[in-house]
Formats: sequence, structure tokens, C-alpha cells
Amino acid sequence: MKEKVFRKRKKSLFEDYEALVARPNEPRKKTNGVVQRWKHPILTAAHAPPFWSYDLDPATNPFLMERLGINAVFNPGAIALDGKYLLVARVEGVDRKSFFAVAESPTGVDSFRFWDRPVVVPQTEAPDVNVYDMRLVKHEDGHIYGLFCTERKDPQASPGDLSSAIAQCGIVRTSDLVTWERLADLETRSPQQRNVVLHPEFVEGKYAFYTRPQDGFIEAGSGGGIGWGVSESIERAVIEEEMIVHDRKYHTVMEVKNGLGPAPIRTPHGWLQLAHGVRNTASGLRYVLYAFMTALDEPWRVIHEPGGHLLAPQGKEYIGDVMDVTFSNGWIEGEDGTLYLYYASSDTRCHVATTTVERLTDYCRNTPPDPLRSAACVTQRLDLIDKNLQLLAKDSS
Ligand code: M1P
Repeated sequence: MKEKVFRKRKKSLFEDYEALVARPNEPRKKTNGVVQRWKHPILTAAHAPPFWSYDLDPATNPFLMERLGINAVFNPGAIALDGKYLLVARVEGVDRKSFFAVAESPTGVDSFRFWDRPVVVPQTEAPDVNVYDMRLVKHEDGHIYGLFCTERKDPQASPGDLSSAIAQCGIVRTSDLVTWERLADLETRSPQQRNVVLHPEFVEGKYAFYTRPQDGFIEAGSGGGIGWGVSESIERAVIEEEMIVHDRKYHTVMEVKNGLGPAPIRTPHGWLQLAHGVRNTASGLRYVLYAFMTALDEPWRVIHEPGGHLLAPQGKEYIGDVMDVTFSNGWIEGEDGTLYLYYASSDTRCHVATTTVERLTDYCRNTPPDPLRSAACVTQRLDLIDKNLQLLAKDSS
């Protein structure tokens, strides 16, 4: 009897999983013309194959219970390889530790299936306690790099303080996302580094990094802003001097902090950049995505800076382990010009929004910047309204 129940339950676990992976996605009905959001999340905790969480042996798990549950799947790095869309997602177990796992799709918008085994990240002399948010980049040196946050307990934490942590940038490289070589962690002068991204090209013969120096693990303190620095070596990357590329600003979507998303995309008009901005609200921090562009010959110099957010939580995306969060560290430019923007909501699940590089470039170049004061915003909007009213009057005459 027990065996029959076990078999039935096992069958339904795999059927549910296969049905979820096979579920086709579809664009949402409405779009603002900038990005097209898609209906279903593309990766969730339920996309983890049952053999990651259940012991499928009736002798050791007669009740077919979950033994190593998965809590969330979010913040994926992204890359196209051999005609496939690959995400290196942050998978968080119920024990709160994250690890990386590769999910593959033939379409970029659905049918994402995890490879059988998660990524094995080699350790340095100081083992990582937690790892997350990998940015993948095909560098012009021929390697694929993964830059991620490595978190360890703060050795200066006072006794009893079991929360203080140090975040730094770990670096791995690979050619196939199967075998990974661990390089030394990035060294900078900042006590905390998260959201570090490798620029895809050499700059004056050096490896260039976007950084995010902070005073504290959560608080930017006197630091913050998206930084920039270069290193002679990638095997032992050291940034002696960091400068701020995109700073935090009072009363904007990046007032509290910001951080670069995926590696930028080269366009004829400059480097297309995606980042997250954070502000404070009565219900906590709000994370939104914003876009900007930097100069081709000086990737640290901002040339276009549309005001406000590009994408913010909507509907169910507001809800999750950390509410009111959209976060992105991966995008893929498809061969047909489609740009697949992968983002996660509320540290819980992954989504896709599609657009094109041309469209996002237009958005960056022609969307007015944030004028920083309400009265100036009204003037800006009145310009638009007056122009439109004239056009509408012409239409109806
Ligand atoms: O919880 C929201 C995000 O918080 C961190 O981002 P930041 O360093 O900008 O605060 C990261 O831990 C990220 O993974 C997380 O989604």
C-alpha cells in the first residue's frame, strides 16, 4: 500500500514539473512601447527538478518528503551559447544559502529547464558563505567570465552580532558553463562590493570593472553609486582607484543606492546600460530598473540619462521574500535584434521582458532626464501635452 502511494506521488511530482517546464509563455496584452512584459515567470522554485529536493528512494524516504527544499530562484545572469538561451540563476535553498544553476531554453521566453547539476564553484582560501547574482560576460580576451557576490561573516562583528557580513566580488571563468575556474576575488579599497560587472572590452589594454563601493553591507553610507576602475590583470584583479560613474541623487529612484545590472551592450550611439535604483518608502526599500548610456570611447562617461524607472514591480511581482523589488543582472541580444531582458521580482522568481537594442537606445536618447523638482516636471509634461494637443487638433480638423 505504502509503495503504491509512493509511486503515485512520485509520478505526480514529475508530471507537475514537466507540465510547468513545458508551459508556453505569451506576451502580456499591454505594453508601454518600451518593453514587452511576458505573462508567466520563466523560472521559479517549482522549476527545480524534483530530484534536487526529494530523496526518491522508498527505502530511505518512504513518505517521499522533501529533504532539501528550494525556496526561490532569482537574479539570473544570462548568455547566448550555441544557439541556446542560458541563465545562471541564483537558487536559494530553504537553508537560505544560494548557489548557481544553469537553465537552458530554446526560445528565451519559456521552456527553461535546469541542467541536472548545479554549478560547482571552486573555493578560494577564504571559503564563501553565500554566493549570488552572477553577471556573465563574453570578454574580448575570449573567455566567459562570471562575476558574483561572495559573502562572508564580518570578522570585526561584535560577539552576538550574527548578521554583519562582508560582500566582495568573486570571479570565475569558463568556456562552457560546465567547468569553472576560480580566480582571486577582486581587490578594491572599498570595505564592501556588490553588483560588480566586467566591461566586455579592454580599455587602454586593461580589464575594466563597474563597481559599487559601499560603507556597509546594506547601507551605502558615504559610498554608493556605480563606480568604475581598471586592473592590469584578471587573474589577480586589483583596482587601485575607483571613480563614480552614476551617483545616487536626492529624490530620484536611486536615492538610497544603485548598482549596475548586466554587462553593457555596444550600440552605434554608446554603451547601453541597465541598472537598479533603490529608494526608501514607508514600507521599506523599493528596487526598480533604470537605463542609461555611456560614451563608446569613455564607457565611464554618462551621455544619456532618461528620468525615472524603466521597469518596476507590477501585480504579483510586488510580493515575495523581499517585497517591492525588481532586479536584473542578465540580458541577451538575440540574432533577430530582440533584446531579452531577464529580471527577478521580490527575490523570489524570474521573468522576461522583451524589447530591442534600437528601441532601448531610442528610449535612452529621447526620453527627457529627471528635472529633479516638481515644478520643472510640470513644465516638462506641459511641453509634451501642448505638442500633443496641437497634433490631436490637427488630426481632428
Ligand atoms: O534584496 C534586494 C537585492 O538586494 C541586494 O542588492 P543591493 O546590493 O543593490 O542592495 C542584493 O542582495 C540582491 O541580490 C537583492 O535582490
